[in-house]
Amino acid sequence: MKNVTSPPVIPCPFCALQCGLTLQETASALRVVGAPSDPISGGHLCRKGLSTIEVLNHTRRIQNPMARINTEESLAPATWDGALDLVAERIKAIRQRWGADRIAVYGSGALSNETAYILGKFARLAIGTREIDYNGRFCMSAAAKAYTTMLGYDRPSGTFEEIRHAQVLLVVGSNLSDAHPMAMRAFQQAQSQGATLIVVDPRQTRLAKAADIHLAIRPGTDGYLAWALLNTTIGDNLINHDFIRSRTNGFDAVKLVAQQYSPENVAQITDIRPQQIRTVARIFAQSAHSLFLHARGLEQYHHGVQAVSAFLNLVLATGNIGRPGTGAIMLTGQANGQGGRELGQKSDQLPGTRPIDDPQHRAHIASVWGVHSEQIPQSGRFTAAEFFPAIERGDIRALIVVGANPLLSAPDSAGVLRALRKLDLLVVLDPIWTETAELAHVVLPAGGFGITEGTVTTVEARITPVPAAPRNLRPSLACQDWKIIKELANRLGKGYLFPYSHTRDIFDELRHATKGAKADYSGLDWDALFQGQHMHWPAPEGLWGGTQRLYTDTFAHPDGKAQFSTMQPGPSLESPSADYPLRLITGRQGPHYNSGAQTRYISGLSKTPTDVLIIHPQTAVQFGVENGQPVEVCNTRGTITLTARLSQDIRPDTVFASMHGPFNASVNHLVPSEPLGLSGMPEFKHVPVSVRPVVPTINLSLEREPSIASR
Ligand SMILES: Nc1nc2c(c(=O)[nH]1)N[C@H]1C(S)=C(S)[C@@H](COP(=O)(O)OP(=O)(O)OC[C@H]3O[C@@H](n4cnc5c(=O)[nH]c(N)nc54)[C@H](O)[C@@H]3O)O[C@H]1N2
Ligand SMILES: Nc1nc2c(c(=O)[nH]1)N[C@H]1C(S)=C(S)[C@@H](COP(=O)(O)OP(=O)(O)OC[C@H]3O[C@@H](n4cnc5c(=O)[nH]c(N)nc54)[C@H](O)[C@@H]3O)O[C@H]1N2
Ligand code: SF4
Ligand SMILES: [Mo]
Repeated sequence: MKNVTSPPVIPCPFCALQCGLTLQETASALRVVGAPSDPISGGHLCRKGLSTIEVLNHTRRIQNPMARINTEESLAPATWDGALDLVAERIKAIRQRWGADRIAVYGSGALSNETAYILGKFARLAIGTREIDYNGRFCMSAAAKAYTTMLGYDRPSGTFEEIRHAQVLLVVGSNLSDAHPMAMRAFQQAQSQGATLIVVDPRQTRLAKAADIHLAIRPGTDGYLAWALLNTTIGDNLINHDFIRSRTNGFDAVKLVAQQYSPENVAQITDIRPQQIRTVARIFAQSAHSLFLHARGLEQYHHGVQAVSAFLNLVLATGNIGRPGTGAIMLTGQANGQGGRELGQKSDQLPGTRPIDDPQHRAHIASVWGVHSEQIPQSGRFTAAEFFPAIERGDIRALIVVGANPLLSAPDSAGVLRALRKLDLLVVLDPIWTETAELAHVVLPAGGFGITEGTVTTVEARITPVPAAPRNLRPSLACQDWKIIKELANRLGKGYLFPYSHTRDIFDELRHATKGAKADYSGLDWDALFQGQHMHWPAPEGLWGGTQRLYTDTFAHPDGKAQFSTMQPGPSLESPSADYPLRLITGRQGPHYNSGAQTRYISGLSKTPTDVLIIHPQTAVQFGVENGQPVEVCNTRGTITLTARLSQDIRPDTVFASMHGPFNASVNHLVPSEPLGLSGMPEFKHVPVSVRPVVPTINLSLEREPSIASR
């Protein structure tokens, strides 16, 4: 009898919800079907999820290892051995001449846990460099810093169960209707049970339209709003005295600071009426089941850490954490944005979110890796955005990019281009051609949807199995990242430190490496995960299934208490001026994904243009712009041309463009790369610009092209 097995449930390759799906072959076609067992999506998929077959057969899939000796030559197909030998020889030569720290590794939240882990180990032990950081620096770093400092763990305080149980949902700077579409189900459920939804966003997103209260805040001023909410809460004596006394430190200092931020004092800055601020403060503080959620609209600011911290103060002061329907949820973005930041890709962390400068943590990792502590390099000098100026200065001479497209997604595109062109060695591991890969010396077809096998950690800190696609559906030539990294380690003479023959071996090692750390994966079980068991970290040995809700009776600090923060908000780096009067916000569109490298070439998604500028009709009149007209958007750093789309759904002083456009239309031509915020975050969401219509040029030249008749 034929053995009938059900197709494996594979997580969607796009956002951090990681909705489960199966690839089903019928006689005539291959179909993508949502997995009904999925706890968030319940078997539904958004447009991107439904397009995953095209990710599998992507038109821009890298078919072969490609290499060139110098960038004047074209990239040419190479054998795996030839390409890997070239990379290893170059690394050795650069290391010998300039030192290992001149070689940097640029990782990603798109990678599996196992790849993220092995990449950090490879950088630090096989290359011997201290310079590794990753694209999540642009994503989760501000939230990570605030949460770790105040609460202890770099993860949301609970799962989406909290959304379903909440009575008040305060959502700040998240366009989750486009960025985490399947999360809308949990919100709809909460609202149908009577929850009040409050959305803070300069734009009227679909989520904002569904809200009971929408605060169309002036961009970059949420920190002020948060302090004013706290000011009202204290003034009305709606704080939770017992909670503050027994579970927190530092409230007295915070109370003093909050006095400065009356609703009247911040009304001008935030453009929100004092009465509205009071109303929201009272709704949030009077419910014992209030939940705070946020995404990059709060965080991708120069004062992003401060802004998140100010809202966490409000959560703590009202005691809204550690119980069902309460807490703080950072909406992680990338597929493995959560695991990617825990397992050693950050310049200052070792696996488990261990601080790299802590001798005890270094000793533990050294024992797992079988080396002496001194062999583990110290903290990197540069975070992701700082790599590019460092390359221009000659402080970095080689860059290995794994799962990212910084030419489009890092700030100051012109600077990034100059830097990438200056490198002695640029290596890119990616399943598809990116704009960054086109500049590389060596391109290796790696990992990605269908190829990668291992685990990822979702927006809920839920560790999720990633099976490879059935063999007949796998793209042929790509190779799993860890195998490529292992091969490179062999060639660098460090193969003995990478003795893996299966992804599971890496998983088991990372369990030991994280044992006793905050992001503790030691109690996880590969077989149980692949059999569908849900497991969340922290998962110390013996705690089957791990921890869903944190902080039920203790915070992750030595004394078990949460720490209030007196960090205060501040202005954006650049203020609108007569020359650049509009505030440009950059972010997401539903059908596209991040640098757009994948989605601009997927037929069902590419129909939605990426080069659009959303502008209020009133502003359009003021600037002489018509709907559908090409417009130049410029500041001192550059000019890009987009197509105007008039919409009432945005503040008149603000315009919006997505980050998904191709190089020439990339908004990052306009975004400054420095100074960076406290966490290394660029200010992606506040760029003063001017907008002018492109006037069609008329050729007035008298010399005409010879017409056929005159020949
Ligand atoms: N479709 C799609 N989904 C994605 C992605 C994608 O590229 N496309 N990328 C994934 C990734 S990596 C990430 S990080 C997430 C990002 O998910 P989100 O952070 O939700 O998406 P963004 O569009 O970056 O910004 C969210 C909202 O912040 C608002 N905003 C801007 N400035 C401010 C402000 O000063 N205050 C407030 N309160 N709001 C502000 C914007 O108007 C926008 O609606 O999405 C993930 N999911
Ligand atoms: N202006 C502006 N810029 C921004 C932002 C913004 O809001 N505005 N947001 C920032 C944020 S939040 C983020 S997260 C970054 C994201 O920016 P990027 O880092 O450029 O992200 P992607 O375009 O998702 O690129 C991920 C790449 O990884 C590849 N990949 C997928 N899976 C694998 C795998 O298993 N192995 C390997 N080797 N490769 C794989 C994909 O094919 C893709 O090419 O952009 C940041 N840049
Ligand atoms: S919501 Fe996110 S994970 Fe789910 S199908 Fe859409 S892109 Fe994929
Ligand atoms: Mo992100």
